[in-house]
Amino acid sequence: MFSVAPPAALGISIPGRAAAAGHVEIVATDIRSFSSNKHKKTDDRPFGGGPGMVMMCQPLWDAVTATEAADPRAATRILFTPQGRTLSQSLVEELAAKPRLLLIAGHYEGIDERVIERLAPLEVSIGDYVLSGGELPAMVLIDAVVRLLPGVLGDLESNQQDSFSQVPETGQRLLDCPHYTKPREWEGLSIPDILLTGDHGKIAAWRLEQKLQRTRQRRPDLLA
Ligand code: 4G0
Repeated sequence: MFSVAPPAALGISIPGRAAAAGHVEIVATDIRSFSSNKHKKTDDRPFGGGPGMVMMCQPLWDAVTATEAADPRAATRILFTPQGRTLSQSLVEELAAKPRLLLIAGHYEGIDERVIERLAPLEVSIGDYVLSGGELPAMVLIDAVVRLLPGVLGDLESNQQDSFSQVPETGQRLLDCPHYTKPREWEGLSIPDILLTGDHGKIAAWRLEQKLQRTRQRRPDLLA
């Protein structure tokens, strides 16, 4: 047995509810339990010298192959690294359609390149910054994927109108529009009159215009 408790953060909120309802199963494997070393060592000093440690090939290879063998469905292997393809909503959508994902969270400055070559994972980055390990990126991906699985979000929290979801009118990925709720007036601040007209066509057009305007102002790269 090599599975360990998944991070507690995945047991609450939307991912926790999704797991409890059977929409997703999350299994965590402890790479250390595959160490052939009596001190459960999984890393060693880099050839050529320099600071930091490098994750060894064998424990990672054995952990991945044993985890895969425990389930007949083909797994899409994903390694989190600052050198990877930047995660986007369209990549999240692609991954949410896969039957099974196997996420590899390296905990070291590096992983021996030979095992990366042999595992041939999809290398993914959650943004241009460095963390102490790949666990938080893995949790980010899990959250982003799980909320897209059928049945996970109810009608009241639908993902159709999220930032970065494809706008039906144009097919573009835009930022979201502003939202308002009660009270109608707060601290002398009112809300756009259009939202009180009950004219759903005009409201949809206003929201699309807001999305376009915001995207132009804040993220022109999304329109380019
Ligand atoms: C350096 C991902 C650091 C190399 C992982 C892993 C940030 C991200 C780490 C690796 C991370 C990100 C080669 C597996 C771990 N930090 N931006 N730290 N490799 O997604």
